[in-house]
Amino acid sequence: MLDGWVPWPEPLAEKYRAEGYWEGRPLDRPLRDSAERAPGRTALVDADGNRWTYAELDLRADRMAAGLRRLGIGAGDRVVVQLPNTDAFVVLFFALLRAGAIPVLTLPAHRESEIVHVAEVSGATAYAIPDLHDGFDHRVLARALRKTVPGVEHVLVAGDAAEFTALAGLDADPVPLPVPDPGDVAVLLLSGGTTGKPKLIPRTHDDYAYNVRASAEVCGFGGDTVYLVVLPTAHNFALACPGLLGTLMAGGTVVLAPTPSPEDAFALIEREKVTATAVVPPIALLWLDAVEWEEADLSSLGLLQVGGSKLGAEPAARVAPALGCTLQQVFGMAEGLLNYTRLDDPAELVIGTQGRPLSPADEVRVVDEDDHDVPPGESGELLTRGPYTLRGYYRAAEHNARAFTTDGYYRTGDLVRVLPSGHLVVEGRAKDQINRGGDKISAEELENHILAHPGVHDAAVVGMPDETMGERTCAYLVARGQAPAQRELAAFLTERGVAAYKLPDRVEVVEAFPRTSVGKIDKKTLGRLIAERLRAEGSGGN
Ligand code: OOB
Repeated sequence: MLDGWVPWPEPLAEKYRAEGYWEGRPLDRPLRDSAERAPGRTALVDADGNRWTYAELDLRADRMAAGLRRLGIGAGDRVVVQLPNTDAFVVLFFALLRAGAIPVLTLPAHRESEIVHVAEVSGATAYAIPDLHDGFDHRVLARALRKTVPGVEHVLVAGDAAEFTALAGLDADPVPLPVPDPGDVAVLLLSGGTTGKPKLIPRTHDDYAYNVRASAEVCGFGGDTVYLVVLPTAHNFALACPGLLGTLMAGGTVVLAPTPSPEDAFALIEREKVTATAVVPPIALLWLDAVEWEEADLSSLGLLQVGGSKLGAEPAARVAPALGCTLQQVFGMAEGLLNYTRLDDPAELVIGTQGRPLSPADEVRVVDEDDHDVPPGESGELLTRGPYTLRGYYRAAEHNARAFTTDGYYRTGDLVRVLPSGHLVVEGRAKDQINRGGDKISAEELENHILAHPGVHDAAVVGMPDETMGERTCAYLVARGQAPAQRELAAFLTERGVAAYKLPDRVEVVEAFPRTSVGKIDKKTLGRLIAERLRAEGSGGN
């Protein structure tokens, strides 16, 4: 068993098993089941139109698992996976599970700063990458990683492997493999982060399989479902809510979009007769505009899931008439809890709320600053625990003491109110994070990077309102000599290996920061100042 993760207390685990939430089956099994039920059905289609049946996908995963074992990657080994939306991701994901290894899922946009940290914390022995993606050579990053984290023995490359191991070469006759304990960690997901460094989220076979199964049920996924992966496959939303895993579990077809652009996505929806997909609000807004000029036939699309950040009521109301499909709001988190509006909910709930908890076993509380429950209907911080919500981040005991209550509730940092129907309305945030159109940026992590600049004495990162993204990032700086302008700071952070989506959109230099009565930087005031300034400039702002 992997050490350094926090399991559910045994009586609770027993209850989740007894009540059928946890079925005691490894997370790779749904692919095998579907392959046995319908071997000739199409499981996977990529952007170029390459197609794989269930039998083919299942066999590819078996062969790669054997190849991984031959290379020495096996039970309990952690493998950092950074692959874009290609068949290589899908095959490797299942191959790792079958080899007993644990995929550590990172986004294609992550760079040296994030990857080095994740490889260190997870104790990874391998790193899987594309050769080139979006103009970036991941092999260069791999070389840097191997210098800093020598424990990473293998670099597995989709495409031209250079001096590394080609993923395509990991191919051997299937061998019998030990079956993992379903109570063990199956995958490590990356959290959006509220502290200096990103945290890893352990998800077990039992809990993640339930997450997928229950989501597929709520969304009505079945053999006829054709799901378009628009967000990165490594993101929990696109992977498991119900996403790619839910589609394969239901025996449907997964279609991989290379980018979320209306040109790419609409063409695939028309070509493959896509029935369902999931996007973040900025993409939904883009699509709502694009239907006015793009000619593609979207009539097959039955369900558009939108989540990751809050969708405004106005665009929410436009989805059904403009795209001719059902809208589903999804308020979820890689840590676990998922809230969905239901397919048969009345329009006012679908448009005006972020859904209700997926599982009857989800426990939610809404509390004030002293952890006391607020009166029903009032706003407070959402705490939650349940059969698919983590009990602690991986190897993060100190942080866990703050991020969880003593009785195991996860402090989401989200401010919500609960309607009598049980639906949640997200009202804001108590965590020091910027949600840039669904991409999460830890203010503290970014501030630490900015503080390394010689022209910066102090830094405070806040969100500023933005019509399309919901929020963008503003870095307030106190100069030491000459403070960097936005472009110089962005170049400096890029050089440090910070992912592009975390770069501040704007820099404001001040003499001193406003302080709270206890002397902390008053970020509320800074947020208000930048919002006022944007309004005065006549841009952004709502
Ligand atoms: C999803 O997961 P993460 O881990 O990237 O981010 C979780 C956080 C939540 O705590 C909340 O702050 C925010 O993202 N969020 C939303 C939201 N959905 C997520 N805030 C307002 N409205 C929404 N609909 O973002 C995620 C994971 C699974 C499914 C969907 C989204």
